[in-house]
Amino acid sequence: MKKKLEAALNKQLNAELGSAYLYFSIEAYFISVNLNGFANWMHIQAQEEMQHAMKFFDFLNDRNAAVSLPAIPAPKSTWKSPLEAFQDAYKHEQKISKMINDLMDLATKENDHASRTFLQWFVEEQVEEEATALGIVEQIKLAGGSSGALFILDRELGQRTLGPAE
Ligand code: OFO
Repeated sequence: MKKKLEAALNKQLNAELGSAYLYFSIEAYFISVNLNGFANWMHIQAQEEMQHAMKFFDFLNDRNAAVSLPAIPAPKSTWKSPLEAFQDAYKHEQKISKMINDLMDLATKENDHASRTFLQWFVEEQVEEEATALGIVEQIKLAGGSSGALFILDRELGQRTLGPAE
């Protein structure tokens, strides 16, 4: 594998771990404001991000590429409201989508078909990641500060479970 692509895949491995860090941090915020269903949703999200990170880790190893594990940047730790927290999650996923698209561009430029095939899963996953986060942003907006509506949403988000790693 070309060194430039190897470095970019390692950067994405770090970014996926960073995503897990961010979602654990948002989970802690939700626990602190007694929104345990929202917290559960973030906990599952963080675990999914760990699965994404492992995909990059395994792929690099399978391709006999070097794995590098630099520090994971500390995430933000305070939010003013559930809406702000989910808006941040949505913005974060938009940023990750751009990184995945750039990685795909690089794999294409380097003519690395195995990387392109590997990255295709993430291209599709990011469509879902953005849609899900934006959907919850919209639901929180609809709740419009009504504690009853927020309570119902909290119950719904509390039902999310971790699916098997794909
Ligand atoms: Fe790994 O999809 Fe979110 O960040």
